[in-house]
Amino acid sequence: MKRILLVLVTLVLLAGGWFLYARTPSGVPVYGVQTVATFKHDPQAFTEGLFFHNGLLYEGTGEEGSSGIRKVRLETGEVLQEDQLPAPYFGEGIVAWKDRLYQVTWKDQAGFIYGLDDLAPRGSFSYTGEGWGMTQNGESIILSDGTSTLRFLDPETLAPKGTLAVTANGCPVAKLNELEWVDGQIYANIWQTNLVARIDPKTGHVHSFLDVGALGPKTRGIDDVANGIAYDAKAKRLFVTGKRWPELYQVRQGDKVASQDAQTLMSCAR
Ligand SMILES: [Ca+2]
Repeated sequence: MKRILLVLVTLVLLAGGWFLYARTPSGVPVYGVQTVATFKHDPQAFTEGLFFHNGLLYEGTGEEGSSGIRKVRLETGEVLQEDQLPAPYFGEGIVAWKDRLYQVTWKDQAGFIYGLDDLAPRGSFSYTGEGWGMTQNGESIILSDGTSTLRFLDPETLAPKGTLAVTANGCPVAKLNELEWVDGQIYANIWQTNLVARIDPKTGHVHSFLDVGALGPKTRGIDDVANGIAYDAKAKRLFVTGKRWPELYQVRQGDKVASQDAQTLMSCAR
């Protein structure tokens, strides 16, 4: 009888422990970054979109009157080809799909299509709400719009297919900005922070953050935030930069760090 009682008590304690463990916010780890290589970046470029394709960087820039898309040689920062987006459009995220490049705009609800090879205009599309960042996973275009919800679009028609609510420690992660699909995860800059959220595309849960606060110019304008993630999937190189940053960095995950931004976010205070 004593033995049965002992087993029962042990089971109750174990269950209670698991219940507490499951309910206690354990937080989401934050990692710093180590710089692997540093490249030149146009300090005039207000980076809103960035991806790496066939050995070249593609960058979308924002602000009315200086928005556009450009093809850049990574090694030198040289702009090889570009196309301007006339005012009043404010360029935002860009993404490649087959032989095309798509670009969204901030509040204009207008998207533009270009040839990936010549950056020549090929058409336009529309969507509701705002346009922030874009990437793709081989099946869908993924679009951020300043909220904590990512949209999935049909890559051929750009019609909405579904959404993904993004949370960290149970808290909505708003202001998701520039996006990148990296080995089956979604990376997202969080606007006005140094954080890059690493998101499970099935659950929307942020499983870890990168803190890129060690990168970029020490003195900078209030809008010159970290924004721009590109991934060279073949060589597994991760690149990050920011708005009007004179440098672009190849980085890898560093040690765990403390982040006030992440703490604020994970207490649902942001
Ligand atoms: Ca990107």
